[in-house]
Amino acid sequence: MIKTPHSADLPLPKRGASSPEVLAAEIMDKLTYSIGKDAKVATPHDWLTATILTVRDRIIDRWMESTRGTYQENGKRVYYLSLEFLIGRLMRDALSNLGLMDDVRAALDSLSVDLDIIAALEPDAALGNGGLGRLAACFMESMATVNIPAYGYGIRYVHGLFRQQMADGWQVELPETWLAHGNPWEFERRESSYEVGFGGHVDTLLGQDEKLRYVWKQSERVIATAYDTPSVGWRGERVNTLRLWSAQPIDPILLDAFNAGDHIGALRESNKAESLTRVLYPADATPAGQELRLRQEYFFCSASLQDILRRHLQQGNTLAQLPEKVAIQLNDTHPAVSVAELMRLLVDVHGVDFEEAWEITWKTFSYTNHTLLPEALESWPVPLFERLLPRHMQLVYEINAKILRDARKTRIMSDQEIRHISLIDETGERRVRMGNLAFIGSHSINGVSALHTELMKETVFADLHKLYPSRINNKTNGITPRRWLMQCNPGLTGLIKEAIGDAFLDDASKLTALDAFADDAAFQQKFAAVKRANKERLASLVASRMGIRLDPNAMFDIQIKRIHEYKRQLLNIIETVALFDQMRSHPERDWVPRVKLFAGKAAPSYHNAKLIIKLANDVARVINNDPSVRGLLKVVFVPNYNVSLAEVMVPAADLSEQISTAGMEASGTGNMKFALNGALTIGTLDGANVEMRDHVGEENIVIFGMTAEEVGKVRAQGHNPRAAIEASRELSQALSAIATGVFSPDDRDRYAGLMDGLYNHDWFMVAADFDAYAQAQRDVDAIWTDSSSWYSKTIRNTARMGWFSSDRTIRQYNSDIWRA
Ligand code: B1H
Repeated sequence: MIKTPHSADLPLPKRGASSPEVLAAEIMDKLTYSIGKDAKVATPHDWLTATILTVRDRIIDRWMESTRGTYQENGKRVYYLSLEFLIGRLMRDALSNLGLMDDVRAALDSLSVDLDIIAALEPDAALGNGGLGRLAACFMESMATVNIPAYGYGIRYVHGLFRQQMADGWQVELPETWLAHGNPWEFERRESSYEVGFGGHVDTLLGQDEKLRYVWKQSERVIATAYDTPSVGWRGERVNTLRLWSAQPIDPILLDAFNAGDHIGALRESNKAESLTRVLYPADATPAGQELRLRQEYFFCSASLQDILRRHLQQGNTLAQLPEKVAIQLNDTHPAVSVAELMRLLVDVHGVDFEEAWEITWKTFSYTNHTLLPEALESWPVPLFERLLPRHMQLVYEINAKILRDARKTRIMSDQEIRHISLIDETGERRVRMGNLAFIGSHSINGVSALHTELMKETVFADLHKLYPSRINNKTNGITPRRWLMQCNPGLTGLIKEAIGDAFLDDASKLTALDAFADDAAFQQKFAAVKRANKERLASLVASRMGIRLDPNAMFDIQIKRIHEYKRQLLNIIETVALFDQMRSHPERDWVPRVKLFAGKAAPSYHNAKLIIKLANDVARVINNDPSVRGLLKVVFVPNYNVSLAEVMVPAADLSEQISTAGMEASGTGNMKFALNGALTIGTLDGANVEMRDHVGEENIVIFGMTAEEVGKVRAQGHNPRAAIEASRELSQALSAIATGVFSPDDRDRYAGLMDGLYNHDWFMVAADFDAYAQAQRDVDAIWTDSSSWYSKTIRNTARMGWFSSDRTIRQYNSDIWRA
């Protein structure tokens, strides 16, 4: 018989001190005994794996300590449920957080291996689309840093976000294969697996206690298997777990069918199960209507909740104690079906009364909203929801009946308001509103910037806010300064340390001490030298990937983010065309040399976004081949934007473009990364830009354009873009050049429709904001020309951006929402 020692009985083993000699010996050991390779024939990839395994051992030591500590305390745990974690590479992050960077570099040197070369071979874990997924990754790191016992839950997609290739300037999507060489960071946990069912019907039974019991007879079932990745906080103080679920069939193969010769049919069920977690949905503004998406959502929610309840009960807690011991944060509505699933588990599986179960549920959940775009608010057709999740459909109706009944009783809600808060949208095809479900099922609903939170109260959730006036609160987003300053910009980090010491490494708000150096000429020079080195690094990346030469003396003006009409890459491109015109017409003026850099992916089905990428490439080709602007203007669209590319582009930016239509970007987080790394921002009063202006000071940021309120008014009144366009000579010339095929001689009408949209409705206020934007760009030029003024502003940006650390954000979540 095998006895299983109770945890905490046995002492934890531990790796010894980490000198370069010890590390080198361990790396050799891993190469030999874990990978089975002789150093003579080891590939760079083998060295990478051996190094990761060596670092991983150190992480495991801390991981086990953290886990034991949490178990012994039996305190409150935080669960962050997210369909996306946009992690990027992990090795540098782990080395830097464990303080092992120099020793591992030295160890590898002694083995004649270059750390930078092997680090670049690590694939990005791109299990997310953009800001929402990257925020989840920053939060994981900050939760470990501020010592919160937290678990991330998500899906282990076999294929992360597609790889973007350019074919004649058009985006082409290729599958991404981050797991091709295996993933040394993860641990498969076969023992942590759960069944997740779909379809079928619900039976009703009368229990011995005369109460009705509902039994969901599922028609399909799959197994969810856990894969754990350790998440290391700063200085390795705490290591939390990111648990990603993979779908497996219950029967790997139908042997009867196989033996009867049906080799494909024998694997059909198995393939179907595995396809559930095969690919990440590339977000469109419109939620994927596909059944598979709802299946993915339910799959990971059900597995996560079963896991959470198991852990909770295993600790000896009661279900009534759930809100005391468990906080579950829903990252947007993607995991909102959790509300119904927890109700099902409590009522059907654990026999809790409906009313009590409901109280446990809403006290346990909290929900973060990330967008007001109406087309991005998830809802599912009732017939689909009912077919896939019949028991959940019943529960949604029951919850809805209760909520609407209670709402009527308050006597403050009109019939129309009651219709708006209903979980079922009855206008047209009946649909389940996931935003309302997440809201009603949570005790806290937060927006991600001050402006966004106010707009939430006034728009999407106005009626729910009236009914529950204390639930909506703000948690302005943040970024982890470890990845987005220390790792991506060691030059600047070193310079800051030299100037103000290293307290800012543990507390980003201490960066304010740098303010004293903003007007110091010698410091400005060093700051400029760091920026220049970062620009050279980007220039060499662009040269080697694209064969385009960039002059690091020019202003690097960068817009990188998902391609979306509301983010207005088009405004930037049109202004570039206008500037190109001006430079050619007025060669006698003192133009500031600029490099306009773009990068970003478009959702595969988003026609206009893909056309905007093509336009950027068409404009780049014409401008880069025009001798009259040589040395003055270059345009580059860098393919395949991802976290690793951002880590090179962000530190190299002089100017950061944050120019969304006011009221449409919930927060933005790229804006924070650039400013922290000493770029000036040109931006609208949108999302977190508003708070950035408050922190860095309005003289240190270039704000232009309509406010959210003005946009709302103009949209309500209906505006006449044609008149605005005709009133602006620069704009009308640029638009007509694009519309008539100056940049697309091979297909002159390519952009006619895109330009017509601006003339006819201009929903995103591109024409309306053009003049203000062009003027703001000339203001930027003027600041650039006075280099001491430029650096005094950009240094102040770095100094004052510490508040936007995700450590601050997480502390606020914890003190106001989780209380762990
Ligand atoms: C954000 C999304 C999003 N908001 C649907 N909403 C998706 C919506 O796959 N889908 O269907 C995926 C993602 N992403 C972003 O969240 C906001 O646009 C940013 O402004 C914000 O900074 C970020 C983090 O809060």
